[in-house]
Amino acid sequence: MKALVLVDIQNDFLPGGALVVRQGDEVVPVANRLMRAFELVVATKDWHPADHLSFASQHPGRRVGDAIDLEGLPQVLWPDHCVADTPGAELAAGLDRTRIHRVFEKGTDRTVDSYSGFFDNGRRRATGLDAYLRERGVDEVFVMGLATDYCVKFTVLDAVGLDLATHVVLDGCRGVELRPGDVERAVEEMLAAGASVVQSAAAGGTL
Ligand code: VGL
Ligand code: ZN
Repeated sequence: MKALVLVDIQNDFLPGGALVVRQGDEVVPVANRLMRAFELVVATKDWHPADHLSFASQHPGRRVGDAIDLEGLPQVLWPDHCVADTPGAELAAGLDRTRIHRVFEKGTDRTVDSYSGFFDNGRRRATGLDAYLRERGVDEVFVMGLATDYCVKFTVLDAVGLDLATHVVLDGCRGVELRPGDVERAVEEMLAAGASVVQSAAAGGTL
C-alpha cells in the first residue's frame, strides 16, 4: 500500500510568508495533481506555540540563522513562523484539502524542534504518523513539500529508518538553502540513506 506524504505546505513557507521558501508556491499544483493518483494522502503541519524556542525572538542577542544548543540538540534559529491557529500556519489556500485524509502536527513542544513528520528532533515523541501508516498497511511512501533541506529531508530519513520504501518527489519540493548547496546535499543524503528520487509525472504514472 502506497501513501503520499505532503510536508508542511503552509502559508508561512510560501511567498509573502514568515519563513519564505523560494518558489514554495510551485509545489501546490504538483501536490494537487499527484493527490489524484493516491488512495491515501496525509499531510504534516509545522505547528508551533508563539514562544517556541526555535524562534530567534526567544533568544535575546541572537539572530535568525544562528546555530545554538537547545536542550542538548543543535538548533538553527528561525523567524517566528507557523504559530498554531494563525493564518501563516494554515495549509496553502490553493491546496486541495478534500483529498487529504489526515493532518499531523509537529513542533508543538516549545523546547524541541521537529523537522521530521514522524518524530521530534530529540526523538522524544512520535506525531502518530508512523502508527497511522502502519495501521493502514502502508509500506511505501512518496514524500514532497517544504523544505527539501529541512522537513522533507528529515521526514524521508525517518521513513527509510522505519523500513518504508521511500521516494522523494523532487519537483514537488523546494528548499530554504540557508547555505548554497544545502538542497543538493540534502538530496545526496536522502539517496545515500536509501531513498529514491522521482519526478511527479512518474510517481503518478506508476500507480
Ligand atoms: C521547516 C524550518 C523551521 C520546514 C520548519 O518545514 O522545513 N524549516 N521549521
Ligand atoms: Zn518550524
